[in-house]
Amino acid sequence: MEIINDEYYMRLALDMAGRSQGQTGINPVVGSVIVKDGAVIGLGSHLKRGTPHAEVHALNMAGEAAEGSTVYVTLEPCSHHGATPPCSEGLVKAGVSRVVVACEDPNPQVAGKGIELLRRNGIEVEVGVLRNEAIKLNRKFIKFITTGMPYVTIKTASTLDGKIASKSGDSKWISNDASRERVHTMRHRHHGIMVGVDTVIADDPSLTTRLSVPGISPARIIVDSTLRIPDEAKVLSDNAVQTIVLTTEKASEARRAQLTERGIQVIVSGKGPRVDLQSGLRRLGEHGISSLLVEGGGRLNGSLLNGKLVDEVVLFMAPKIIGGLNAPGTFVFDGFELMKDAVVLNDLTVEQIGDNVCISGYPAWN
Ligand code: AOF
Ligand code: ZN
Repeated sequence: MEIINDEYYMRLALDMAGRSQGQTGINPVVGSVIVKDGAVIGLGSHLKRGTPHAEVHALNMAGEAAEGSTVYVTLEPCSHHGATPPCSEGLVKAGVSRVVVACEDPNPQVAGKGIELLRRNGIEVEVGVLRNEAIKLNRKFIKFITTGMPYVTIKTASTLDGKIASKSGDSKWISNDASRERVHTMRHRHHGIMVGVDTVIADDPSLTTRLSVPGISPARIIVDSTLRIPDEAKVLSDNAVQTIVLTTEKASEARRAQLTERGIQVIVSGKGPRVDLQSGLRRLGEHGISSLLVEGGGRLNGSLLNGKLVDEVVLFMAPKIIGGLNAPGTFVFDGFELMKDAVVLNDLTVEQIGDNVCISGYPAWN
C-alpha cells in the first residue's frame, strides 16, 4: 500500500503550480492543497498576477471544513497587503491547524513574516518539505524579486561540433521538430525573448510562441547597438507583441525617433560601441521583464556568458557535423586561457528528444 505523507500532498501542490508556469507574470507559481481526515477538501493555484493567491482558492473550495485541516502550500503564505489581502491571515481566520510550506518567500515584504504570523496564532508550521523542487520551480521569481534583474536562459540549437549555422549562414533546420516545439514552450514560460540584430537580419524571425496548443508570446527584445534593424523586419511590422530595442548612444537620434513613432520602445544602454548588457538587463527588469529567453546569435550568447549574466543554459544538439572555419558557434567571445577558468554547468540534465540531445544546466558563478 502506498504511504500517504506530507511529500505526497506537496507533490500534488507543486504539480499544480508547475502547470501555470509562464502565466503569472512577475509573480511566482504557487499551488495549495487542503487535507482533512485523509481526504483532499480544497485545491488552489495562483493563475495570474492580480488574481487570488493559491491558498485563497483552496480555502474557498474547502469552505467551513477548512477548520482543523492541514494546508500544503509550495511557497510561504504571504503577510503583506498587495493586490490581494495576506494569505496567512486568511489561514488563521479559517482556523486551520497545520500548515506545511515547501520554501520561504524571498520577497522582502514577506521573507519569514508569513510563517511567523501563523506560528504566533498557534498554527503548527512545518517548512522545507520538497524545498529544492519548490525553489527550482520558482527560480525565475526568486532571481527577479531578490535582484531586480531578469532571469536569463540561453537556448541554442547546434550541430555536434557546436555550430549554429553553416559557413554560408544556412540554419534551417538544425534541430528536429520535437526540439523546436519544446522551444515554444520555453518562450511561453519567459517574459521576454532576446536576439541580436544580426539574427533579425539573417533570419527575420517573428519570435512569437506557436505551439500546437495556444501559448503566451513574450515581449521581443532586439540588441542593436546602431539601429541597423530593417524597417520591414517582422518584429517591427507584425504588431504581434511588444518589441523593445536595446541600443547605444552611437545610434542616430533620427532613427530612434522613427522607431519610437512606430510604437517600438527604444532603450539606450551605454555609450557604445556595444550595448551595455548589464545595465540593459536592469532596465528591462525595471520595465517588469522578469525573465528572458535568449535565442542567439553566438556573439550575444558569448557576451552574456562572459558578463556572468546567465542563469541557465539549454543546448539542443542535432547529430550533425557541419564544420566551417568561420561558421558561427554557440558562444562567441574572447574565451579563457585555461580550462580551469571555463564556465561550468551545475545540476546538469541530459535528455534525448528523438535523434536530438538536450543538455541543460546552471552556470556556476562565484
Ligand atoms: C502566496 N500565495 O499564491 C502567491 C504568493 O501582488 P500580489 O498581492 O499578488 O502579491 C504578490 C506577492 O505575493 C509575490 O511577490 C509573492 O511574494 C507572493 N505570492 N503568495 O501566499 C500565492 N502567488
Ligand atoms: Zn498570498
